[in-house]
Order: sequence, then structure tokens, then C-alpha cells
Amino acid sequence: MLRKKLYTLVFLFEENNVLLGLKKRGFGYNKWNGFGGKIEQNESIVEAAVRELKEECCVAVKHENLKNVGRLEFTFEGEPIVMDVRVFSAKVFQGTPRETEEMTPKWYKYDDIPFDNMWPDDKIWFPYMLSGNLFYGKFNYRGFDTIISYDIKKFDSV
Ligand code: 6U4
Ligand code: NA
Ligand code: NA
Repeated sequence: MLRKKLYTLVFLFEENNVLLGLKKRGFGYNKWNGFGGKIEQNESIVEAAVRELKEECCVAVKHENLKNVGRLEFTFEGEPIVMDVRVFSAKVFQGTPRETEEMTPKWYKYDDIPFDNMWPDDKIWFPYMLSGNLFYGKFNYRGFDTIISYDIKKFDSV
């Protein structure tokens, strides 16, 4: 039996720039990514997304300004776990992104997104997000660097 663990991942957008954070510790260390993390007990997915964004780059966002953009499922060869990552975007938010103990934030133009310094799956699903298509991606990894197989599709609602 595969056990599912829920995670959030939030991207802020402003004038054709996307905000990424360089992870300073833990899972995904030294990779650029959106902001997010595990969902805690007694917390909804959206509440977790809001909390992690605040904790990791000091930006506040209202629930209604978080838009579902996709869903990612990661499995790792030999491990009985599915990382079920709910991806959100926001164009309206409060505050200026600031560095925290977890992340160094930076705005990137779409043409300059540092895919070589991100999770290998990101270059596969970012085009869906950037073109406004809801996506559902499934990636099976060997270790943390190699995608053995994947499947990605557009879908109409989450
Ligand atoms: P703690 O234990 O508090 O440091 P927490 O912040 O709760 O951890 P974290 O940072 O481990 O959780 O969560 C992992 C983050 O990385 C989530 O936002 C999901 C994201 N993520 C994990 N695998 C990914 C992958 N292959 N591609 C991707 N994002 C991924 O784009
Ligand atoms: Na995190
Ligand atoms: Na966190």
C-alpha cells in the first residue's frame, strides 16, 4: 500500500516574473522552487499554503487569492510513499518577499528560470503553469536526480 503525504507549493507572479526561493536547508536543499511544505494536523490544504508562504518568505496571501494550478505526485523507487503536492499561484499578495532561515527569494523572468538548479520535473510541468493550463503530473524517481517514468496531462478542474 502506498501512503499519501500532502504538501503545498505556492508561486507568486508579478509582471511576467515568478518568485522562486533557494532552499537553504532540508528536502530540496540548494534547489530553486516555490514555497510550501507539509500539511499539519487540523489544517486545510489552503491554510497550509498560506502558512508556509508566510514562514518561508514573509508574504501574506488571502485564501481567495490562491488559485489551484495543478497537482504533482512523486513516488520514489522502493519507497511506500506518494508525495501529493498541491500547486497554487497568486498574483495578489501582501508584503515584499524577504529572506528567511529556510529560503532566499528572487524574482525570475520566465526566460531565465534556472531549471538546471531545480527539481528535474520542474522543466516538464512549468510550461503548463506558465501558459495557464491546469496540470496533473506523476513522476517516479530513482533517488532524487533521476526520473524513471512520468505522465502529465491537462485537466479541467481539481
Ligand atoms: P520542514 O520539515 O518544516 O523543513 P516543510 O517546510 O513542512 O518541512 P518541505 O520543505 O520538506 O516541508 O516540503 C517540500 C516542498 O518541496 C514542498 O513545497 C513540495 C516541494 N517538492 C517536493 N518534491 C518536489 C519536486 N520533485 N518538485 C517540485 N517540488 C517539490 O517542484
Ligand atoms: Na518547506
Ligand atoms: Na516549512
